[in-house]
Amino acid sequence: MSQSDNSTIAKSNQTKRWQEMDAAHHLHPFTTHHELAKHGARVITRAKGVYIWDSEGNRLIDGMAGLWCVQVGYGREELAEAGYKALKELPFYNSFFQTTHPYAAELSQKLSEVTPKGIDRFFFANSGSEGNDSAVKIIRYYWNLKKQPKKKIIISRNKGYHGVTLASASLSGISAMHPQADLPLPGFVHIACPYWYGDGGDMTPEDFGLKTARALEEKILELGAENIAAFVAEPVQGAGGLIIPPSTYWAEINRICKKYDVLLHIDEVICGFGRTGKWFGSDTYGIEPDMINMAKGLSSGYQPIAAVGLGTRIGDVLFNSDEEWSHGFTYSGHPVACAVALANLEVMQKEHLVEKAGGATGAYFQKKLAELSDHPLVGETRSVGMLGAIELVKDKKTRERFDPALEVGYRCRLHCFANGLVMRAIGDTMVLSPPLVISESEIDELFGLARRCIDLIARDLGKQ
Ligand code: PXG
Repeated sequence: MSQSDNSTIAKSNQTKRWQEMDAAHHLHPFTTHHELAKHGARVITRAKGVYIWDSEGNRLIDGMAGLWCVQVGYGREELAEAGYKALKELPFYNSFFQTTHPYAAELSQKLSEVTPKGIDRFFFANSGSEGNDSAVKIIRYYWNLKKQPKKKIIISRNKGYHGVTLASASLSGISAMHPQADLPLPGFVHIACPYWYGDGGDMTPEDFGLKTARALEEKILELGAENIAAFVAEPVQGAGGLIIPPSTYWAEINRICKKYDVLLHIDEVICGFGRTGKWFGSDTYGIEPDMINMAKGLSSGYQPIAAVGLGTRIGDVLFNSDEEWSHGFTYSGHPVACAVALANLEVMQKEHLVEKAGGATGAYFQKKLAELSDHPLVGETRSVGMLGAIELVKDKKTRERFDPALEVGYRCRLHCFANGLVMRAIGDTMVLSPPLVISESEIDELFGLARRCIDLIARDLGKQ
């Protein structure tokens, strides 16, 4: 997650002032700060539709929907109006001490309609990380209430990304995230993920899917089912490299969780709200979650809001407990965030954005992505709904990677920035997750730029 080199863009005095303030006082997420200070951050000043503009007036097509979240595109009046109205009517009230407000009540009701079957009670948080942290506490509490306090170990996967708070980072399986904070915490265990292109070797995707699903069963048997509380996973792994599971994977995971009485917590922070072509990744893959976490697309990123959705199995136990549940944030179910999320879901329904991602627009996006497979640098393209990945490799036949010191993905991303496209690099895997409102002509523009930038990196490497 390194920063881009903006040293080449011409800079106005205003841009320089912002960059200086920023370099002096702002700690950025996932950033090497002294490197960033050398050339200054790119300053994004406005956005509309699928485009963002920087302070130098450069326009970029946002192939990442912000950070996988702006489903309805930027600059939507409906969401701004809903936020403004709530700010005037009820800028804040909490949901502690037996109070609520119309926004939280209506949003919970709406979520019970669109979330996977059986998920019908919602706890609100302000970020995906807080949602997963809350989920870990709910999992522990559930087993305590069920008088099975030994069931505490949580299994998640390598390359999983679940956030950065202590528990969420412990769930995450991106190894660079652990040593700085002495993580994972005790009781968090990781298994292999179904990254067929990277790790599948000669196996068919289907066999590899079964093998990696059965890694869960092996771990449960190794540690004892009586000690395992839950399995936590994203339907499609996002920040770990857009890992799309083989078709055999999720049915096997459903089976294993049921067999060993292990709760299944599905992290829908990226996959939720149409991203995989249905409302939730669980719907796309037939996953049967006991609970889910959602954020990002819930408000299209317009307001910070997350929700943990509980199925009846967990919900009933929490609901019927006689003691007070000691958990909640000042801003749980913040009225402005709930109002904006509601307006966002209304736009998504009115404009059939989920159906578009699962239908014609998604199909067009996938077709244009697949056309890049003929490029000498592209080892594989893969996609589902409006998520796409491009593997840049040294050798297409053997899947041999470039030397990481060459920073091929990072340099490709710099070409993208310089040419008007935001495309994410995860190692040498280029990733796309555009706003769901993107049109076919904008998809053409996006892939025209993507090909140009892959050509540029190929030229740099002397491969063309
Ligand atoms: N779960 C998943 C699946 C996520 O993708 C989180 C939880 C944490 O959400 P918050 O709101 O606490 O950030 C995420 C977040 C990237 C990138 O560069 C991805 C995320 C966040 C920041 C950067 O791919 N995903």
